[in-house]
Amino acid sequence: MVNLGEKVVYQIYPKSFQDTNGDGFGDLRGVIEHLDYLKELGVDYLWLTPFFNSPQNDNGYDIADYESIDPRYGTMADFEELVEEARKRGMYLMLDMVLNHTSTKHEWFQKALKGDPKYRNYYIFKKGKNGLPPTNWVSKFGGNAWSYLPETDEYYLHLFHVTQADLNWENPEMRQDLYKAVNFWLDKGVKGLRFDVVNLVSKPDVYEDDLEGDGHRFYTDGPKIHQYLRELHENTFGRYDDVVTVGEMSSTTLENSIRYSNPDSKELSMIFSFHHLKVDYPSGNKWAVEPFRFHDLKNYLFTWQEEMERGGGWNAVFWCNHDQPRIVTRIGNDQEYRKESAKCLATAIHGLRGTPYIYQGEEIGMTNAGFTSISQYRDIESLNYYNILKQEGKTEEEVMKILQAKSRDNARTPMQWNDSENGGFTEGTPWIPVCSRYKEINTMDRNAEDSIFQYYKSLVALRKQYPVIQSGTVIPLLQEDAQILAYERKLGNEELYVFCNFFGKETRAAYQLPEGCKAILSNYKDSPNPSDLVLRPYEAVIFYKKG
Ligand SMILES: [Ca+2]
Repeated sequence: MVNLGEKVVYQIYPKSFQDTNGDGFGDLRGVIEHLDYLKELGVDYLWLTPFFNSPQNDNGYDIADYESIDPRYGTMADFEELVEEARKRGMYLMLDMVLNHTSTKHEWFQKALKGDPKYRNYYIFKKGKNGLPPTNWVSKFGGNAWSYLPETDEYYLHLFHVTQADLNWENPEMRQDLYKAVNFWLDKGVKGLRFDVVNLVSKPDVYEDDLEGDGHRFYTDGPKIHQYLRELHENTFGRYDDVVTVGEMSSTTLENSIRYSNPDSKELSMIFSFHHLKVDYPSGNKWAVEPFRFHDLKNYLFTWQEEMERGGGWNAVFWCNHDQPRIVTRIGNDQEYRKESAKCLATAIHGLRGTPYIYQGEEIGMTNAGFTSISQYRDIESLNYYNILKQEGKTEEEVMKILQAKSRDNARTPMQWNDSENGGFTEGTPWIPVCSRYKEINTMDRNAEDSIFQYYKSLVALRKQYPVIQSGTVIPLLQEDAQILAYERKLGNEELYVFCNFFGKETRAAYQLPEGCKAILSNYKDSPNPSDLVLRPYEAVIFYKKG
């Protein structure tokens, strides 16, 4: 069994990581080029977002063939070389499996459209009622979740884009074909799997209108979800003792998350939940700008920390991914305290119980894109909301301000390797503009003693060194404090204390540390005094005591 508590995952968005052939798109050879950089950071798994054959209507999450590579990213030989070169450096690939739906260009869906009875049963086709779709469910990308096919006078279900048809998990033959696809990659030496929106695959027995909402309560953590995950486990990665899995859980509950990730259930190694990142959505609305709610953030983080521990579950812990704006801009201060706040946020996450995830560029404090024109945006969701917000009567300036804070493209600008044109990402024209701050923020200063990169490297190394970080119990501290996020970790005679000032104003922690604590990491040159904990702007410190 893998000791999940000592592992760290690094997420790569290959399209924006490194282009090696000048076409402006990142590729697998670009990942190979930077394996030494990743090794230097000390991470264990490299999660790559999908690079499979795809029409790219949803950035590769619309897969047309599970067992092939989109030529834009390279070849199977490139992939095999990547696995091997990573392995030589003690790192393993984590692939992104999208098993809730396929692209409508997938051979299975194309055969279904032609009336092949076998493949019709791979998807969810239903008759409409009274000239309306089968149910009133809303697609996650807007509009009704069913699309009409005049040829057969039927609808097919797509919880996401119209070109992403939901698979029928009720069909055991279909499930076997998905297992085959998963095993195809495991056979190639892949040691990690990330399952996209996997808690949505079990649909209800009866399809009915949702009179209270958008329908998601009928298929989120659906009726047979645990059975399906156990079966997936048994037929694929469960046959290995060294494969790590993580499920992306949309709007899930604690109770289900414990079951998904408790080893006794034989489902997944860990889960992503997102409640702690919705703390800057006023009344649940992503498309409005408001400061984050610090107490909500602490409550969500620590409720999940404590309850998952109590139930024997395991969290993926993270701030950033390809769908989230950059955390140093979002919650930190990307101007005068960029370094301090990036390190402070990193400390808060990397001391927690769980497996930390670092998203490309986070380790150098990359900021939001700062785009000033709609022509710079690429993300379909951002472009849709640009129109929606304009229709609501907002001015161009107001809409741009919202996109600057909220767009997923903030995470998708090219990796900033150096201060040459396009940050060293490509010699061609990048598919999306590079952030204008690339001359100031890039990997070239990573060996400087006070670099954000060195700080992340230290956090990863501490996790490997200290069992209390890997598996200690979590005790939240100073829950009511208006500026400080703090917690204790405890394992046997080891104690670890983490203090993070989340704001740009000095404050004193009303906490008496036990005698004998020594600082093992801090983000200022000199650590605070353990007997009088005055924390400077965005100051973070970890104390340790043994015996
Ligand atoms: Ca390329």
